Amino acid sequence: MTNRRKFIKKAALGSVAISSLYTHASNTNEDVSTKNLLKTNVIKKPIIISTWRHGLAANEEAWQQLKNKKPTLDAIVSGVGIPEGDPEVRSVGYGGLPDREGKVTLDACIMDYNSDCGSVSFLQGIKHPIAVAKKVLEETPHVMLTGKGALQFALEKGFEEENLLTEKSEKRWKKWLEDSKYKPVINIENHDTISMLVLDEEGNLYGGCTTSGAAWKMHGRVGDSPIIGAGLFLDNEVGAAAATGLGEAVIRTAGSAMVVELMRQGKSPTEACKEIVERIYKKHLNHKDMAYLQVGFIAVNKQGEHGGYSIRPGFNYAVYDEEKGNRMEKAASKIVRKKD
Ligand code: SD4
Repeated sequence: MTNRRKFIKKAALGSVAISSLYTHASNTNEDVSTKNLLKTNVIKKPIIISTWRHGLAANEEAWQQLKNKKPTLDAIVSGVGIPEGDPEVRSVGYGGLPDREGKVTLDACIMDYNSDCGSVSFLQGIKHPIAVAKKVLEETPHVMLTGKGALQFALEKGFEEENLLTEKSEKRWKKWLEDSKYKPVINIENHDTISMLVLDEEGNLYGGCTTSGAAWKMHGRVGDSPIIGAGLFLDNEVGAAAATGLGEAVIRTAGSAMVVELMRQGKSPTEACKEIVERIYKKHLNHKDMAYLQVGFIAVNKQGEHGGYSIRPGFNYAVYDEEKGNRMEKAASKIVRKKD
């Protein structure tokens, strides 16, 4: 037996011993929290929710995949793959607005009900970063690969390298270069990062998130979207949450993880999103980022209830369920328009 095989055998024996020691303790914890959380027997599933209007096409694709009995992670990859591949969507994948150096750099992550996750950040030249994130989840011992290493991994897995800067996005960048003022461009009322959350037929939660990030960012900047706990988080006992908006603000506050924790404490998805948005708003009152601060969250719980909330008005998200089909839902906001 080689040393490596001996090591693996020893480690496996070790884990059997450890898991038998801990079985009782972890089962007890699970029973308590699950009992508290399942307040109703009526569970609306499956349900898919996705940020912004481009979520409609993403939901449609993911829903078809689920109905065709495809694995839920594949449904997410195909669903958010629609805006990733669409050159008219300027904030995700191909056609995304570049950084200050004219480079399109992408962030994405994906997570399943086992808390397994995969993520890529600062990835260039690959149209579907979410698909690479899924490979990180499934085929590596790690959670996140970044930059050149992420690209190297993608190429090894057969992804094709291509130019993601479209003519239209290059034109916008050249225009920006004329005075090169660094002001993050965060879409307040349009569409931006796509985050998708799914409660599937089995009652299991999954999520994915993909973006080209803030336009004109510094080369090398990574936002919240590939960071588990910030741009996306789920706990299969509780619910799932995802963010859009100024990534720095979401990272500073561990946004999506906090939304899930509030749902654990009994808040509805909307209440949980609202409380964290208000916390972020308060923490930034005297902050340089306040002038353009926009953050929005979406969330879904184990019962299939959904919600969203944002700092500024204009945030909406797409919801697909059996009862009402695929439609847009308007999220309430902390700041309201005078006429609202
Ligand atoms: C980022 N959160 O990179 C992303 C971008 C985004 O609305 O969602 N903007 O900061």
